Amino acid sequence: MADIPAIEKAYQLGRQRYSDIGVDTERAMTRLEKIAVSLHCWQGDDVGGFESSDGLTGGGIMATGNYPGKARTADELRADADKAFSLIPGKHRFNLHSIYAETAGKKVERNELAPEHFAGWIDWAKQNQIGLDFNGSFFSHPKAASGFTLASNDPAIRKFWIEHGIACRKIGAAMGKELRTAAVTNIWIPDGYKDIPVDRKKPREILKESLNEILAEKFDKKHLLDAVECKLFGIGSESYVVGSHEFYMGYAMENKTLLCLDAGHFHPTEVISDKISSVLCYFEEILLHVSRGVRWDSDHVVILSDELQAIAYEIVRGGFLDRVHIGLDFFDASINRLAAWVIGTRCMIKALLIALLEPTGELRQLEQSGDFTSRLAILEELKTLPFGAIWDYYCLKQQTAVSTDWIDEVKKYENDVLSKR
Ligand code: RNT
Ligand code: ZN
Repeated sequence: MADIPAIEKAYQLGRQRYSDIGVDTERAMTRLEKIAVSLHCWQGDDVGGFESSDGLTGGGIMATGNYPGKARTADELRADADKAFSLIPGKHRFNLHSIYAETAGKKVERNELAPEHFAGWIDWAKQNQIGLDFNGSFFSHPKAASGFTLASNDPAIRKFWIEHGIACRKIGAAMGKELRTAAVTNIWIPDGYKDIPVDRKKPREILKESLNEILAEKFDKKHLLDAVECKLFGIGSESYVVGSHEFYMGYAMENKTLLCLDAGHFHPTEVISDKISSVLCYFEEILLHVSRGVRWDSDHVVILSDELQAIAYEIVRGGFLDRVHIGLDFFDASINRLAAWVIGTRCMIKALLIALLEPTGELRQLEQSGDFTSRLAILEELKTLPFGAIWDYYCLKQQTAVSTDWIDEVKKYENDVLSKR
């Protein structure tokens, strides 16, 4: 268990160190506390959802691993999420997919989903005083088996998915209204070709039309914020993805939706940290899917990597905290699923804290005056300042587990709850 006097002592020393370089640690923590990260429900059950018992995924989304204890029902998923939230400092959000509907054992097609199928989730969110975000699920479905949904040239298939998109926006708006915080409702579709297509144009024209139909109805922005998510390639869509970056960048700009940047959806050496300040020259708000690409997989558990840190720096340095919706998107079935949530979210918050502890004003001045030597030297020295002491103290103040203490709690939960599933 954490040694509280030692943490407090370390904090006092750390606070002094930061104060010496002109950084107010209290201020950083006060700002951090207000940042809500949206935890993605799908880490809890490998993107399975509750539609059927086979839990098969499709559309190039694949969780690998068979760690025992995954959530099989909404109640189990909520219990796991409650546990994860208790081990993460601050107040956050929860991001649902339509396949997590609760239909009381009745088969409800995705184009017939309605807010009532999410009443259980909304009640839970109310009780926990958290906001919800939402996603249409255009994959893992017989009508997505061809690899095409909204860009399909089969009118019946396309109609089905358009209706699904429309239904999902209504659900998102209802969530936002009930919870008094806009639900960011995201559209990602897997549509694309494994091998080189002849016609790259037509599917994009069809997708544009489909999106227009989905987005035709206007909702109050206080309840619903629409987002569209691009991807470079997926498993089975290696050669061509209809919803590319350029496609959605243009679409979102023209139609005033949010643009979603997923950290794993670009070329391996291309980073979203560099895109944030570019797209925010044109967009009011954006959505991030913070993830970690590893070779051909776009969804490894988020760690405190250079790129995660760069993303956090960009958000904080740019003054973008109110314009960037930070969502997480990863799934790993090879480790304790709840631990994956806790690891990834704690890393995201840590990265934001480190960014908030930067003496950015001074660095900016050095840069403007052309003193790149000092810029580099200070940036490197900052890396070994005692941010860990501030982080531990922040966790303590937020009444959540400090340092590795949360691991024992997860193990206990695994033993008492997960192992019995
Ligand atoms: C897939 C996209 C998408 C999904 C989730 C489940 O490549 O990143 O966001 O991961 O919607
Ligand atoms: Zn994503």
